Amino acid sequence: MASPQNAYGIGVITVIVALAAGAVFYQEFYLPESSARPSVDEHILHPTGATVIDMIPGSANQEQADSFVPRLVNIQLGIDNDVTWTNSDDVAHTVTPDDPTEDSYSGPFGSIGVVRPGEEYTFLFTEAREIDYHCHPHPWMKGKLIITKQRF
Ligand SMILES: [Cu+2]
Repeated sequence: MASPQNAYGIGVITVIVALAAGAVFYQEFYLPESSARPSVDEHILHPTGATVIDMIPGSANQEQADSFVPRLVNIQLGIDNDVTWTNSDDVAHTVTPDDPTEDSYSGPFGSIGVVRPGEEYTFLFTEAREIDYHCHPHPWMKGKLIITKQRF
């Protein structure tokens, strides 16, 4: 027979187990659910093509007309919305939006720190929008993206 003390002990253990189970549920199920990314069409997550924008040699030179090439890019979601900037220059550059821009799937747009010579920066756009961007150390380096939904 369980004594009153034992019954009390079992009650305490039951509460502890319940709290632990609640904590596990919160961490394993509730948190990922509440911070989940939006569901995005498979064609947009895995576009058939890609877009490459090169920071050409001499981009840091203010006298040079071109830097991000091509400067204006039309992008269609599901086609070529996976965008990579390559740095072919011998100077580090950044990809920095003129106004802070966040994609609800991919997060904030813009290189974190610099893109060194020979390195690249890639961003998957999942939403239609227009983005003007520049290079932070060389603000005369400018580019523009026009991202639209695929037209069938
Ligand atoms: Cu630059």
